Amino acid sequence: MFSSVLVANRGEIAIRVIRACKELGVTAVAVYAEADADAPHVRAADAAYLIGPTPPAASYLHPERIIGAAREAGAEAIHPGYGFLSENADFARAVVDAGLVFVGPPPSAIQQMGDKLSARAVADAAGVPVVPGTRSPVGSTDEALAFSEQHGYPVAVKAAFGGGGRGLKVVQKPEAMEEAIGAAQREAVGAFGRGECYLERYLARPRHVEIQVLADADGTTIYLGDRDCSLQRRHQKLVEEAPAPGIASEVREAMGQAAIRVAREMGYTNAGTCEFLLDEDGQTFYFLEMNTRLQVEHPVTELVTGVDLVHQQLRIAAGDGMTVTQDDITTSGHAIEVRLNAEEPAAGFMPSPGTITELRIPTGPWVRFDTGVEAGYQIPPAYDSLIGKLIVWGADRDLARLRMARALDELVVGGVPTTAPFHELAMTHPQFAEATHCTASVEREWDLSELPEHQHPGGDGATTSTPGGGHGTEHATAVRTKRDVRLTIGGQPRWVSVYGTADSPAAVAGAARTGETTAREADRAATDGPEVRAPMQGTIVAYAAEPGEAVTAGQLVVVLEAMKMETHVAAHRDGTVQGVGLAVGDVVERGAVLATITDG
Ligand code: MV4
Repeated sequence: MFSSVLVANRGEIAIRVIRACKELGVTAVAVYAEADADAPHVRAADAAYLIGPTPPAASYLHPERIIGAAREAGAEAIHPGYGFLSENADFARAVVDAGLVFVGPPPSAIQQMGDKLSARAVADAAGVPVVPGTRSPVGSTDEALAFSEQHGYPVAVKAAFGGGGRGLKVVQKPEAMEEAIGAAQREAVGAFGRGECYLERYLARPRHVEIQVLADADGTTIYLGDRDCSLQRRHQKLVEEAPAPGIASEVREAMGQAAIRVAREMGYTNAGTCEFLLDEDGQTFYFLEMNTRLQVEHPVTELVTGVDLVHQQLRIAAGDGMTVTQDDITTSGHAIEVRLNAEEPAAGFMPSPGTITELRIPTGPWVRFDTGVEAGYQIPPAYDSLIGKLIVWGADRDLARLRMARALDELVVGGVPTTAPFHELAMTHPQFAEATHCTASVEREWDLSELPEHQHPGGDGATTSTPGGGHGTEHATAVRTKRDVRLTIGGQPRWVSVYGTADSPAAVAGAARTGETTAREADRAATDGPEVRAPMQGTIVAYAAEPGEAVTAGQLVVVLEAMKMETHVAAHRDGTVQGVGLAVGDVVERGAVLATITDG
């Protein structure tokens, strides 16, 4: 075993890995950015190194600084956690080139799986089914239309270098193809610098089922059962469970063997997860992609298999081999994990970082809480807003579900809103109770209108302070209003709640245009003047109207990307667009003027 391992991450996952190191007698070295000088993960470690300023690019995403810290600390290996550099093949290579061990798969496997088209090719070669679709990048809209003509609509346009929902567009009819390909390409180029896209038949109500794999350096490859992560919103998973409910044992077994074949095909080592879409029939499954890292939801697998995945990762990386064989792997009972984010589910899951004034962690039999925060902790807005993961085990799914409801009842988080009210609703939702939910349920099928609003300090209950309040912006004291607007979403008429400042034509127009409404989008859009404002901090990815162009209210003017998704900013009035000296690629603050629309 290593004598010292550097953990190139922060928050709950850094602490998770540090705990495993301690249990194995390994010195755990933390790294931290300036904003994290007092963070719990720094105190949890045996040693800690400052690697740079707060922005991730200058610290947690900076390969040289991390490798430099590992050298200085005398660490022999680097565990990347999830997110940040965990699936960066160049980083993995740089770690190896520096004479250190990367606790993860070979860089070549990360690279193969980072390109979804090459991942499909690997699955093909391994005899594992993929969704019917194109095998190479689409060269033109005409080619895409020809494919869709042959296979039928709807089709999914996917960026080969997309991920997490970025660069995924659903096309219902030929007229929408050109714009969808353009949007998928822009998102992928913006995020990953490569825009190649391919097409797949779009499955309407799939479930997301994934297989946990472990592979040894000597070629031993095993799977540790499955997880269902279908309960998600905008590609952010909310609830995960193991095993996936309601799957016939032959299907489970076939999926496990498929995952092993994919891993073997590319000489995979260490922990990885093969993602599958399970069609509505509960039988037909298709390989989607492989995540070449430890995942957020790994604890549910640990609770049903009794295997410590981080211990195994460290053993594999050290060349000590796994302590389990396939024959040792059985699952017992049921585990559920919920992600507690500093977001307000009653306001469109608006991220609301702030200071955690109180934290009461649920305990009792079969309850686990993985967190990187504590009472008095200020959640830095620079990083993701995960407060912790609440994980429970029960002898069967119903017991686990009721135990989760009980544990959520014990949980107290003061100072910031959390996703807990959503989880309370989810645990008793008939669809979740019966396991008939799918990846589209939260967005398209569930009624979240009864969720209680967070009582912001100084609020009167009917209104709430603006998100990100306390950042000293001119909008920090704005009062939000709520009203219901009828929109068509995915062809379905729906009532949605729009939050805005006073009557906000731009908010409503923007929402109608994109078919999506969040409090965030609406919040900033209000203006009676000529200004078209950014509803959120983001990067300009396209101007849809040129300076001098005449537009009508509701027409698309600017495409912003933020929180991994495109947001369409529409004209709030009729008039002529005037530029303000901004260009594609510019990063704008929330509320920034993107253009003006003047009369005539
Ligand atoms: C799909 C799909 C339906 N049909 N592909 C979303 C992100 C990426 N991992 C793949 N995704 C999907 N691909 C076809 N052909 C539906 C999704 C999808 C999804 C998948 C897994 C978990 C959550 C999801 C939420 C929405 C859409």
